[in-house]
Amino acid sequence: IYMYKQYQLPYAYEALEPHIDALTMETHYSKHHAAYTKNLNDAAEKAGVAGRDITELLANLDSIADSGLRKAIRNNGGGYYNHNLYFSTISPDGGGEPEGALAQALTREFGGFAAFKEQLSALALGQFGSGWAWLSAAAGGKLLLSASPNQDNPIIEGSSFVPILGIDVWEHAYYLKYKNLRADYVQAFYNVIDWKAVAANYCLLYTSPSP
Ligand code: MN3
Repeated sequence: IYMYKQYQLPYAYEALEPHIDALTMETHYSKHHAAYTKNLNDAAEKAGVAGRDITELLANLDSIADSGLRKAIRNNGGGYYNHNLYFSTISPDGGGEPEGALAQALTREFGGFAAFKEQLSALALGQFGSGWAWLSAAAGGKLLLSASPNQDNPIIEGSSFVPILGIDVWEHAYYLKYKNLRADYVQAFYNVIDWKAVAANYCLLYTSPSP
């Protein structure tokens, strides 16, 4: 039985049409994300770290002695974690803008929702090749925008920030529908962002004590 479990989708593959097409969702979830999950579980078992919390494990990859297993856990553990976040922060009822503490923080740190969206989109478009653009939060409620290559994220990069929303800009996330037009996918992605889920992620960090 696997220690690390793939997030269970509460919506159908076709539910995010027309913004994200059904075949992309099915392939992304049941092939790519499933493979990251299986490969993480296999590598963690071999490395003897299968009982560890995924966030703690990704923050301490140096603790894995074998370089091949360390690399496998970085890539597949990142892929597992990043896609659990991705699929849990999009919804057929998504779109619009956040409310409450998260909305206030976006205004405080970036000058408002429109400015935040512009900066995050620029990071998503500027990421050369495969990777992610992130909105992350730290204990106490501070926010950070960043981008990472491959399946890296701010936790793997040693940041004190934890991602609360990620735009997957690997071609597997958009190529079937958008082909080379990453900008069109990024624009459409805002129509499916579940801001209630992102705000819930934010509140967990906002209310945790500063280190
Ligand atoms: Mn992906």
